[in-house]
Amino acid sequence: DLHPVRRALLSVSDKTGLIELGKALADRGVELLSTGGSAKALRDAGLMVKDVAEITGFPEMMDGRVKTLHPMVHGGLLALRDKDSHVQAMTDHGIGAIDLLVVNLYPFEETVAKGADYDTCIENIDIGGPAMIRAASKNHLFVNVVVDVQDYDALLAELDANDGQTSYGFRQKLAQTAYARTAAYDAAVSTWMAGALALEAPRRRAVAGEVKQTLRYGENSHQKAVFYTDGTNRPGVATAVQLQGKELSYNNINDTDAAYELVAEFDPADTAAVAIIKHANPCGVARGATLVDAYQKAFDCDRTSAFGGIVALNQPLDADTAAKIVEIFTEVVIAPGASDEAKAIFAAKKNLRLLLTDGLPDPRKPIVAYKQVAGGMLVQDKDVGYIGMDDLKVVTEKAPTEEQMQDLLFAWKVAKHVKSNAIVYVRDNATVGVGAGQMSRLDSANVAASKAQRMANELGLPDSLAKGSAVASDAFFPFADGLLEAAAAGATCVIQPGGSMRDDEVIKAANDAGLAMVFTGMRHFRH
Ligand code: 93A
Repeated sequence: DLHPVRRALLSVSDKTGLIELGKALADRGVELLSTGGSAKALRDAGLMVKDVAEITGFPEMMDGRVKTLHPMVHGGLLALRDKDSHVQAMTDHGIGAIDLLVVNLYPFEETVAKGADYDTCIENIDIGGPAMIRAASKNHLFVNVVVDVQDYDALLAELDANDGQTSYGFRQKLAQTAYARTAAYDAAVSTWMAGALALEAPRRRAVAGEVKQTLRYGENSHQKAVFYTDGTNRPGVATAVQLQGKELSYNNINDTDAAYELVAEFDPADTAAVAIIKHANPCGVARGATLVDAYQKAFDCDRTSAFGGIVALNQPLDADTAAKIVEIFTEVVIAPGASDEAKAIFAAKKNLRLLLTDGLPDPRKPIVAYKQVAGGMLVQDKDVGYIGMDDLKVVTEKAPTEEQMQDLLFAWKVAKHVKSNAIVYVRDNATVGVGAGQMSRLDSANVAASKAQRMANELGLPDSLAKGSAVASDAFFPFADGLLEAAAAGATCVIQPGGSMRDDEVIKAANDAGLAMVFTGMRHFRH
């Protein structure tokens, strides 16, 4: 079952090791055939090589789409050397046998991963390469096929061990590897195209990653949408396991992500924390001695908005918290695990989705964030900025007490996850008023204050929840008015970046109002 290798066809996109292989083959008396770029590389290295175009009598054409797709090539690969009619056909048509095929394919996967546009991805679907690989593999009784640079050495070793020949077992193994490669290649094309199809935009930008879910629709029912994983396998909504409940929607996924990213800011080893999200903004965030305590405090910030919300926990869901959560309608709960008891409690609520992950998202992990704009794309580092106690500068006559300092840092962490303009009131490790997405900082301060007042009314309390609170502003107060609004609502201390032209005015207003204020020197815009 040993067969000599006399003639080889080399056609590779990845030219690593090509010259060395070509030399080694030539040294062993093997005749070399090759395609355009590969032939040029071999020739430049001083090797004798014949162009496939010379054998087919056709030039490479149509941007290289047709170069090896020809009977002179495929006949040479597919002919059974021990069958008279095949040998006769070779003789009749002047087809020379090809004993060795070395091919690696157009880099389709890499092209998709780079985020290339649709047409570029299409152009990188190799047709002639897989056709030859499949032909040579089918005919492994006689033909050797190498599809991986890693296998060059093994091929040469086999030739040397067998006096320029290869064994059937060796060729069969090569064929199996080769079919695995073409199967994986076509699977990659199909997966990529599924994503493009689902979006019903045949010439849309290709997205890197695997399609996780074709969504029923996007943000609205007339928008198509797809959910991709990015291949990093990082803990988060894209890698979470869903235990129960119906399929997640686009908005569910977006909100769940916002909730989990926020609650992950709190180290589970330090404290239990809960975030409740609506429309990607927190309607309640709290820390507690226990998870259920944190949930109750987060819920009490804005009970109205929490209805139908998304709940994220920084510790595994326990039975107490599960029992509390099911008291109202909640869309999604995400946590780094859950006890059996907690799962049993949720099981009774068929529509409630429970998502579990192996850990929390890493809020400090530097990744790239994209935003599409008309005719282009904005790319930036994700906001992984972190402010600790040592980064703060006290700018008022009064310095915050230790307790106030805790609440200020808590408010700051939350404000980072609130759409700008963000104003967040916090008391005793829980938000008591969140103002999000207003076009003026004063309005955000107002919205947050009125929520704190409304919730106090609902709970039958004499004072606004914001009384004695710490307030965070995601960017500086350009004027004193926003700060005074916060003071009027009951805030007694302030955390903000500072850096306004009118800082002096704002600091003076804070002093006059008896507030303690710290500057972070860092802004957390989020739009
Ligand atoms: O465009 S193709 O699908 N049409 C072909 O006939 C063909 N034959 C070989 N691509 C084809 N190839 C591929 O070209 C090979 O699989 C290899 O990846 C590449 C090598 O081209 P060159 O030697 O010109 O760099």
